[in-house]
Amino acid sequence: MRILVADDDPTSRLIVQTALRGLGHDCQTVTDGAKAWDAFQARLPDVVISDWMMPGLTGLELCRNIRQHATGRYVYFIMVSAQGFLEEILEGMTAGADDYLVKPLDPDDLQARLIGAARVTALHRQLAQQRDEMKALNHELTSIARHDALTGLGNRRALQEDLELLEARVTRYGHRYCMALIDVDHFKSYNDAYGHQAGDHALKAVAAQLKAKARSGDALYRYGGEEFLCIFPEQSTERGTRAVERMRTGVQRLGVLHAANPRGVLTVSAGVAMLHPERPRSASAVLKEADEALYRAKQLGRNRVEHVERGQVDPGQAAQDQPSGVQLIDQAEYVKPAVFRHPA
Ligand code: GH3
Ligand code: MG
Ligand code: MG
Repeated sequence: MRILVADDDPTSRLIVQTALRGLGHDCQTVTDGAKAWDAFQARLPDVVISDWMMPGLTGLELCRNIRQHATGRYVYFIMVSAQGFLEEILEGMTAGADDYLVKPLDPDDLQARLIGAARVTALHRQLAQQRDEMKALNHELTSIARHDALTGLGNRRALQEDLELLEARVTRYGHRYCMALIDVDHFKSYNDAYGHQAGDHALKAVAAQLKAKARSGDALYRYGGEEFLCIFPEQSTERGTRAVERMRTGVQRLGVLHAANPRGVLTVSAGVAMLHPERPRSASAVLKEADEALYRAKQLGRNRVEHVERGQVDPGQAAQDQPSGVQLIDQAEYVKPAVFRHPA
């Protein structure tokens, strides 16, 4: 163990130092409390053996300092007191000391205390390691809970959480977001022709392509079975639509064979809508609008991107546009279940 010994009495220092080195410990000695505090911060020892009465800082002050100083690892503190000063020992233990030794020091006694110190510090190290592992595991679990297993994109849960944040950012800070619903064309017939497993591969490829075409600040989610949602922060409808166009052509250029699609390859259609401070409303209202634009893209022949033109929105809609909290996405799904079916 790495042990710091603080004692202004040269005889005591020598006894401890000789015993510790004999036991194979890495020992550093200092002659007063202030130097002990400096040495402690510089080297972070496993164990501190400190005299009670020293110039600079007393052993008690040193102990308190060490306990207040968060290092992330446990330091075992042994207080050394002159014989007959039991109150000192009690005060020292109350201040955070783990154990005590009484002068004149006895090397066997010291060895016995260090066995306990080694056990306690090892236990603390093990606990710290387990805590770190738990933290990493929690982090991983949180990530799994927010990601779709097939595509690795954000899942519905992540989307729901993020949309609530976006709504707040629009109303409080004036941020704007362009949102695009992207749906794979004729995907049912792709599954029918090539099998569900091939369908899964195709969905993965489409998701990877969308991701490749997205910029670092854009957020992508798997919205439903073969439907994706991309959020472009601080983009106008025009720029957002151009970005979705890049995604659409990117998917087409993948060249995933799809005989039942008139283009001969897998394609996507998309609908774009805006969430912005000039027209504060719920994200679900925006998604509904994007869904309407997507519906139009499908009707106009698929493999295209549509957006709701300014002023085209029904003013009577405003009453339904209020932020609605947790039901955001279900409302969006409810829009046209007959046209855009999502798997359960
Ligand atoms: P449209 O061009 O109008 O969007 O037609 P579509 O066939 O893509 O739309 P529809 O909603 O009729 O069918 C969607 C299909 O997507 C049906 C479903 O089996 C398939 N699908 C949804 N999720 C998955 C999935 O995780 N894996 C596979 N392989 N297929 C899926
Ligand atoms: Mg589809
Ligand atoms: Mg669909």
